[in-house]
Amino acid sequence: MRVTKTNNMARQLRIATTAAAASLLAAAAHAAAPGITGTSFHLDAQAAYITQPDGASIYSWGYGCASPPGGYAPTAVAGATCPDMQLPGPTLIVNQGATVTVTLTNSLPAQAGRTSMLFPGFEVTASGGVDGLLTKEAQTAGTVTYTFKADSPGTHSYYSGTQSDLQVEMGLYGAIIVVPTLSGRVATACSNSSNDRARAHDFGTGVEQDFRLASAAYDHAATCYDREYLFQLSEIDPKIHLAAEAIATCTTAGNGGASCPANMNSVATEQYHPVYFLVNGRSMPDDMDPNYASQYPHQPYNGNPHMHPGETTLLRIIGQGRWQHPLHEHGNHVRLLARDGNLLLAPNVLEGESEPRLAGPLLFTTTTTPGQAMDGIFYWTGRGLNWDVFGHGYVGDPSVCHPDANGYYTEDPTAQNYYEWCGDHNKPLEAHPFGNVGNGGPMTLPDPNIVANGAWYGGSPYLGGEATTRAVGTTPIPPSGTIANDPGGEAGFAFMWHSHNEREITTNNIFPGGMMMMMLVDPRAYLIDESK
Ligand SMILES: [Cu+2]
Repeated sequence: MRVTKTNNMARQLRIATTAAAASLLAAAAHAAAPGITGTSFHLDAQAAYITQPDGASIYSWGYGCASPPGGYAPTAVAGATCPDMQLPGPTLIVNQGATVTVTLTNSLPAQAGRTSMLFPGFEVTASGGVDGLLTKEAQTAGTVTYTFKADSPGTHSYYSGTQSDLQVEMGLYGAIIVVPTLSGRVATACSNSSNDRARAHDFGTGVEQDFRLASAAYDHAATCYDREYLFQLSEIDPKIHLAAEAIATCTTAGNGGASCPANMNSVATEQYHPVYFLVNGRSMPDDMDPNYASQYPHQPYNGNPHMHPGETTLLRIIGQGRWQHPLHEHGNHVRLLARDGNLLLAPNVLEGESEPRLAGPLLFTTTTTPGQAMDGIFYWTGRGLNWDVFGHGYVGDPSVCHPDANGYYTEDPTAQNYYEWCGDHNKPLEAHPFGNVGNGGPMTLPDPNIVANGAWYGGSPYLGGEATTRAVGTTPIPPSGTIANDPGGEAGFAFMWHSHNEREITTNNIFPGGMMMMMLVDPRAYLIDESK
């Protein structure tokens, strides 16, 4: 009876907080690595205003679709669009081996002069346009066509090759994902992964949709993955954008009768003082709103990773700005797979094995380098926390945690404690289900009448469908129930993924903001829907 009562209270509290906070934080928005598909892309470089969470509207340049793309991927992502200008530019999702054609039209203001696109790592043939320093360039209202073979799988960047100190800063950059051609051996190995089985029976409550572009990042059996997210890190110095805007909108009358600058050469790109730090063109908390959210018509991509325990998550990370950004993924290290589409492999094949082993380093921070792309694998299991996060002794059979060869419980993909670290099973033994050390729980929770939980603190040391009801302390108000983490629907563990240059987790010098996301580990009881 007590449980029912507190549940009702929790629901009332939740309604109150949700109504107040709905416009600030969207609880149901998840990520994915969305983009446009095909072999022939018609892009337009043009100006538009992007927005930042401090209310700033920033004059920027970006790539958009000059005509509708061949398609969108992953197809399950809702509301996909390709606006006439977006920042970052459309993510081009192509198949390995395809001949890709990108036709670029220069619709930038005339004072911006020429523009172009570089596709580093690919052998590009350019036609049309005029000769530039690095490639053929499109003159104002003109076009240029780039053709290359997508022979290198993985994550790549593209960006302007013309006056790039200004044009890249203004937003002319984007990503290419080359979906690998998989050998039968790798495809079989990846489709039989335990997590594929888990997805098909997610906690026995339903079938989770597959949001992957492929089942492996590369044609290597150790690169299978379960989810993927693309993060493009960049920064904005508004002084540069204001100077460019002043020239683009200049009129002789407004300029006191003096003639307006004919080009952007007077825009100073040094000293460089960025104050906006972006993940996929948005700052925290905007990056947690859905992909293609209507309030960001020129910033369609979000950054809001979710995963279940034990899932291998492919991180595609690109440094798109001028600075390095030490992206720190809390919860575990990242195993680097590849840089710029080059899989990092051991030099030799070990005896009895069919392919060289992966040789990428384990990284505490995945520090971006301007223009460089990397692929890495992240997973979270709760190993080493020293308590039983699943609280498996409370529901189900307390005796079941048979470790596999790696020490995890992977016997039954439909079990709620799937991928539990068996070394912590039933630790500590709980005499009572309350999160209270005196009662045998792993920690004493703060009294919710005295301490307000933060937006990202669920208040429960447990991960699971009953995390809320189990974490009730001595005060009969459930400590769980945050505005961003509805315990009735989710009850995950939140980990901050952010730049470790701490100034970069501000928006115009106000914390929190900037280059920050909250990664949520969701219990198996909760189906992750990346379609929003
Ligand atoms: Cu950190």
